[in-house]
Amino acid sequence: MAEGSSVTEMSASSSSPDDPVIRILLMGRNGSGKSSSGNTILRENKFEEHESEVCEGQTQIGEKQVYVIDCPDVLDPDLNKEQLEKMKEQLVSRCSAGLSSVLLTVPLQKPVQNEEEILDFMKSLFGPEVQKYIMILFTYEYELDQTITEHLKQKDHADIQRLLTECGGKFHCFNNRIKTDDQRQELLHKIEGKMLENGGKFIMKQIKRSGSKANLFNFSRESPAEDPDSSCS
Ligand SMILES: Nc1nc2c(ncn2[C@@H]2O[C@H](COP(=O)(O)OP(=O)(O)O)[C@@H](O)[C@H]2O)c(=O)[nH]1
Ligand SMILES: [Mg+2]
Repeated sequence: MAEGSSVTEMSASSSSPDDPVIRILLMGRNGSGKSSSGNTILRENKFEEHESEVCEGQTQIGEKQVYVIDCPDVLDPDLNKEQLEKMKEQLVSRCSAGLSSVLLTVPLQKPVQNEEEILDFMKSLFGPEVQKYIMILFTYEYELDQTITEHLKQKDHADIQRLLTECGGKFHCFNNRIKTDDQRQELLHKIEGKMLENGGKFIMKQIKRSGSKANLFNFSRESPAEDPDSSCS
């Protein structure tokens, strides 16, 4: 993490695995398909391209109330220190109600870039426990002329294989050009399976230190007010 940036320590505790509220955080490099994937989940064009703020949208899928948090590339070299700090504050605030899943968007057919660093950033901000909630969301699925398993097995995809191993082998594929219900339902199914394994959401208790300042944040599922109409504006 960049020198001088704040460090947040969080400990994970759990909510019920059959929680009716699903909260998904999208992370990834610029252009990897975070906003498009968020829109696929939400079934509307909520997130715009080149957004520089952390945004949130909400939808109902079956019995689940699904919240999606779209985070711009936290390692964008064009971000100055103040912008990065602001983004981290926004992230912590938006994620304070807990996370069912963190999706790292990775475009298929393109070489891995700063994904390892983004993973490090997340662990540094949220604590190592967040690892259990990370899943890769491959985008640009339809452009493959082979199955995803065949694609991943190829020798020249060692970088993706390594990244996938680091994420516990968990992944899902999206084709954001065709926003089908199937891919969204399957994703939800995988997230629910993971929540069952993990005993519920990733809920944080945090001590945030920024420079010499030390602020205590205590989050539990009951405390933060969820705003269904919250948006980017
Ligand atoms: N063909 C194709 N294009 C995609 C897919 N996902 C995203 N894109 C395009 O990739 C570009 C960057 O996507 P965006 O969601 O804005 O990326 P972000 O910067 O990570 O939020 C946009 O032009 C999208 O239309 C996909 O699954 N297939
Ligand atoms: Mg975006």
